[in-house]
Amino acid sequence: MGFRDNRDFIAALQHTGDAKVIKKEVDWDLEAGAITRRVCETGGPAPLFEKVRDYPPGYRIFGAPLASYRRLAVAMDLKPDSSVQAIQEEYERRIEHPVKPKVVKDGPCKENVVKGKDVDLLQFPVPMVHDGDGGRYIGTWHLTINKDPDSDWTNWGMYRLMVHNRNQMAGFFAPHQHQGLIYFRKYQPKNRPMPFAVAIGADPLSSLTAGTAFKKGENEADFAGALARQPIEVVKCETNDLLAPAYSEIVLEGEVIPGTNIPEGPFGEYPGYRFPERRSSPIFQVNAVTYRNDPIMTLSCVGFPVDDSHVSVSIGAAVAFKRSLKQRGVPVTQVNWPAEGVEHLMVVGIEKRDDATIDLIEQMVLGSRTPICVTAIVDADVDVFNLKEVLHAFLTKCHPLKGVRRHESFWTLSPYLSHEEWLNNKGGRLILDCTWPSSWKKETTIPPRASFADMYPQEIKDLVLKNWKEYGF
Ligand SMILES: Cc1cc2nc3c(=O)[nH]c(=O)nc-3n(C[C@H](O)[C@H](O)[C@H](O)COP(=O)(O)O)c2cc1C
Ligand SMILES: [Mn+2]
Repeated sequence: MGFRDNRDFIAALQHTGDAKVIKKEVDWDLEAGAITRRVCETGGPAPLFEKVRDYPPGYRIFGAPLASYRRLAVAMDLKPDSSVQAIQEEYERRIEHPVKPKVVKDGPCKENVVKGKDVDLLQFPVPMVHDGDGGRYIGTWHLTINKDPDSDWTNWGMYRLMVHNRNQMAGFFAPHQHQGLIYFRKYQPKNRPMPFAVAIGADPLSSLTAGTAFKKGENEADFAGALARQPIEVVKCETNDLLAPAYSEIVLEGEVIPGTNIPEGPFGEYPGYRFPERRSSPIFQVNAVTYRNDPIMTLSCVGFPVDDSHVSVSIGAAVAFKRSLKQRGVPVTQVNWPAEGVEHLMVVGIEKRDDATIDLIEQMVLGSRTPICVTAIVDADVDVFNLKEVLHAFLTKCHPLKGVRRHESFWTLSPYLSHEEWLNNKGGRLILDCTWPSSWKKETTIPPRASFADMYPQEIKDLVLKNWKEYGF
């Protein structure tokens, strides 16, 4: 079963050596961010900062909650050293069976209730995450809840939130994301405020599904339940009808106000850079805050790999794309969206190959709303999870002219774009065909790989393996 709250998850991570309590006082202003950043870059345990400057005892920050595959495996109740492939396969099996959330009357997130004028977002140890960020970010690992007014669709998404003042926030408001889709189509044109709830420090799998692309109309809560193999308990907000995970550490309730405009960003971003642009956002007006006693803020310090967003995408987005490929009849074996690839690289393994298969994968990549920049398609005998093998396939099987397909595309946070391309949301996508030409035959034209696995008869391999120690290795 999944963890009902983040506290049990943190305790489990401490047990496996994947979280560490930091007793020394740290500053919310850059120090907690810098430590969390270094944890991401060194693969260290997730820090739980127990004492934060300017804040009372008990007000804590938990950094890099899912910034490693080990922590993700623990969140899914798998062995911490599970392989990426094993985590992905289990994830794929579980999301086949969505589990609706359970509405409860009360929950720990209601232990404290603050409304109206008393709301002060900086009551919590909101970190200044990276130097040069546009402000203190309260939403870096959280989930934002919005409802489609015309259907039963309740969307959970993870879209960053910057504190503007005591009771207002700015969000990164991409129109193609579901929050943007609902707001720009259903609320803004009618000049209606859009209710929202933000849950900070919910159980890890609820946060994971919020940060993962599901389809328009699909309720992420049902998939969080599927992954946890138990319903997520949700409780009604104080000032609107939205339902938030009852075991969240902090819930912010409010409305997005149309016709308003405040600056948002810059922020260190998932491709591993801080881009200079300030964006604009409508005001996220906070009308109420509810929170647990001794609340734990969560902090994802997005940037140079590997961070929580890279790990989340490499499971959720990879499985989603693999499922779509299967539905369209592509003979896909595995899909890897390696965390090291900052969400820009996808490797697709296929069983058999003709040109139509490559064309179909190409079309599907171009039609997707993912930030993917490079797609490498490899034969089934290449392990997509082994980047050494992928690189070898690219460097030996991808024809520099015929195997490379380049396309104009939209929406990428890519540092190589010119200022003009950036403003006009123009980017590019590259498809690398790293498979043998379809006319080549295994028996004749395809050269065998000169490797231990492929170049020797079985009896020699068995002999060598059996005597390996005896040789003196
Ligand atoms: C740590 C983290 C931070 C993210 N920050 C943002 C963000 O600021 N804005 C955004 O549009 N997407 C962000 N994403 C990606 C979205 O959460 C993701 O695309 C998700 O699918 C959005 O939900 P939706 O598909 O329901 O729109 C982030 C993901 C993670 C894991
Ligand atoms: Mn969604």
